[in-house]
This record gives sequence, C-alpha cells and structure tokens, in this order.
Amino acid sequence: MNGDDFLAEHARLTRRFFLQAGVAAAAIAPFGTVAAAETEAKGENKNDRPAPRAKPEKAGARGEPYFTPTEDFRDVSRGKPVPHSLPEEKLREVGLTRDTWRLEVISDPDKPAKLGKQLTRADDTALDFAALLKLGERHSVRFPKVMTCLNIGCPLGMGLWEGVPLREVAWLTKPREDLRRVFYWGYHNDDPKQMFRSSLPIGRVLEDPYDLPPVILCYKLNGQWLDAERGGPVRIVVPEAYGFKSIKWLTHLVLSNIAHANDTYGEQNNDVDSPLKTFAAVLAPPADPKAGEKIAVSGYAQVGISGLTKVQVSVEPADKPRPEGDPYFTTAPWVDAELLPAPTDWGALDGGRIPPQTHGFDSSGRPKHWPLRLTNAHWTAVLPALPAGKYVLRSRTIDEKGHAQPLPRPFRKSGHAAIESITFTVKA
Ligand SMILES: Nc1nc2c(c(=O)[nH]1)N[C@H]1C(S)=C(S)[C@@H](COP(=O)(O)O)O[C@H]1N2
Ligand SMILES: [Mo]
Repeated sequence: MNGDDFLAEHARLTRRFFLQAGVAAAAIAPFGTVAAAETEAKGENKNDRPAPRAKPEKAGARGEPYFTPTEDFRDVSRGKPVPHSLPEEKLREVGLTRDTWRLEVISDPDKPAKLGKQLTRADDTALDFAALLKLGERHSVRFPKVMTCLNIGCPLGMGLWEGVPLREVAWLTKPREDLRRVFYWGYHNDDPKQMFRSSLPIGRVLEDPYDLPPVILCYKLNGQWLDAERGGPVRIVVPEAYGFKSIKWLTHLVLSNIAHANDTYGEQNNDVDSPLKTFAAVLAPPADPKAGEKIAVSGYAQVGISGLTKVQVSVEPADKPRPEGDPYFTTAPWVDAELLPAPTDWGALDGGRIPPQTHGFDSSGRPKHWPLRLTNAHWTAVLPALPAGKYVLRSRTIDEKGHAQPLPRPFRKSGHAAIESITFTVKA
C-alpha cells in the first residue's frame, strides 16, 4: 500500500474507531516503549510495574476510542492486597464504597495549621459521599487528562475526570493561618508501611494557575462512578501532575504548616515537583516496507504543560554513525508530521459526546483549540521511498516554547521524554 492509501485508510479507521463507542482496545502502548517501560518502572515499588502487554495487532489502525474505557486503563496500584481486590464486605468495612466512605480533614499534629474546625470520624464530622455530592451540585468540574506514571514511558489511560475542587473541602475547616501545604493519603490496609502519601502547596489548591483546571476530589471517570480499581469511591486528581499526585481510595487530608513536599514518591529518587512533559511516540511503525514505496507511520503525542506545536519524524540508516555530542538527535533529518484533528466522537463517553461545561470545550462540546494540554494528540507521517536496508525511525515533539524533545526537562526522574528509536528494514 502506498503512503497516500495509508493516510486514507488511517483517516477512515480513525473515524470508524471514534464512532464505535466502547470498542475494547489496549491502553496506549506504543511498540517501542513497552519493553523500556518494564525496565524504567523498576525504580518503583514492584507493584508499580505494568503487566506485560501484547503488541497491538495492527498499530495505527487500532480501534482505540479517544477516552480509554475504564477496563482498559493500566493499573499500577500498590498495596498487599491492592485495595480494589478486597471483597465487597471488606470494602464496606473500611469505607471504600460510596455509602460507607468518610474523609477526615485535620490539622497536622506536628506542624499545625490554625483551623476553625476539623472533620473527624471520632466526633462524627468526617465528610461523607452525600456531603461531597452536595458540594458537587454547586462546584463540580470536569476536565480531560491523560494519566501517566512518572516512571513508565507511555500513558496509562485518557480520562474525563469529574469531582469537587479540593479547596471547597479545605474551606470547610475554616482555616485562619499557618497553612502552607496539604498532604493526603488513601486506604492502605491499615499498615503504616504501605502508606502512599502525596502533597501540594496550598497555593495550587486555592488558585488555578494559567488556564489549568482545579485539583479535585474525583468521583466520576468518563461519566461513570469512579470504580475501585481507579481509586473509587474518591481519589485526588491533579490535572498537570504525573500519576503519583493523584492518590486513590482517599481517606485523609492534612492541612499543614510544613514548607516542603513530603511525598512518598520523593523517597524513591523521583522529582516530585515535575509537571507533565510533552513527548511523541510511534504507534504504527513501518509495516513491511518495500524499496521504492512510500512509508506510512503514525503515533501519538502526550501534550504536557508546555503544549505542542508539532511532531517531527526522522529516518537514518541504522549503520550510519551518529555525530558525537548530540544526545538529543538535533542533527537528525527531521521533517514535520501531520497532527490529526480533534475527534468528533469521543468514544467511551455517553453518546460519544463531551458533556456541557467541560474544561477546554465550548458549549457544543468542541475543543476550544487543539491539541489540548494534558491530553493525547495523534499524528501521522508519510516518509519518502527508501532503498533496501536497515533504518532507524525517531519521532519528537516541539512544544509551544519551541523546545525540541527531550528539552527543556530531559532528566528521567522527572518523567519520560527520551526520544524513541525504532529500527526497521526496507526489503528489496
Ligand atoms: N493510594 C494510592 N494511590 C495511588 C497509587 C498507589 O499505589 N496507592 N499509585 C499512584 C501512581 S504511582 C500512579 S502512576 C497512579 C496511577 O493511577 P491509575 O492506577 O488510576 O492508572 O495512581 C497513583 N495513586
Ligand atoms: Mo506511578
């Protein structure tokens, strides 16, 4: 098939899969990064490693709806046992069902914030699910966000997350002063060694910088109640952050006067102040290319905090030595790929439509611009015909500030941005 045919087919298949709400598909797992993800994740608790996945059968033509169906999210939860594997009876006992959930909101005993009151189980003032939904009637927000683990190369899933801004719950305690940070954790089998805690500066909770959505106590994903595997009944979702800030099975919020991050993830050498990066990866590597025929490739880009201007691809002979001192492949023969437009059918959502008042979308459910920050975009490219031989294909993003991937933040422990190299053979 030549490149033009591929483009046509890609467009047709893309259209088709967006029309088929709920098509079962793997969460985005680009060819070249599955193996890498396994190694990269080793820095984490071993439960944070994804299960090995089969390669997508026909990459690029994969019937993946834009929003990942809940059952296709990849799960990297910690816990022995993982809380969502507990039997229903136990879930009820520990408050992990909607009718038994309670949230304690307290002042930090070590570094107290001055609060008018605390919400505790002991005096029966802890917040319950009904009270949270009541706050939601006035304050609920929803926004699209890709959930990505800082230590895994590819996203775990694209979701439309819905809930109540964390600040609305913080305000219930009538804080007066000495409040600089919020930290929070979820159910962890009542075992202090299993606690997985994250934290935010209070400023981020009270005010949303630039055009970011608020940090939320999330109870819905893609229009459905948040299920136990995704952290239900209630989890935190931090729009611009990697997954570790979005604590699942939320049970405790602590308002504190500490001046620094105290995230469990920081103890594992991670950069806990790093917002999502922009990067590209290939989903459909060249399929059995023949000498003299154009070559089609396609993939996706994660649009980080700095946005996305374009995706580029490069192809070089595999045996050609790369110049020294060019770790970021700036001298590769980069050419622009084509960004696919926003989908018109959004898959996993009810009726395939974006509900009204969704952050980043207008009242008719169309994105205000494309691609949206903190979500995935898809791209395709047609490479010129090549002589028979072995080649290396790379893709990279250019963000809205003009930085080529992996800049401006190339270090691994602040999130994946390394440029992927995929070898392929052109047959005579
Ligand atoms: N309570 C709790 N919350 C947690 C975790 C955890 O192990 N326990 N893992 C975190 C990490 S490291 C990631 S990447 C995300 C993954 O979210 P997901 O399982 O919904 O994909 O959840 C975060 N929230
Ligand atoms: Mo993670």
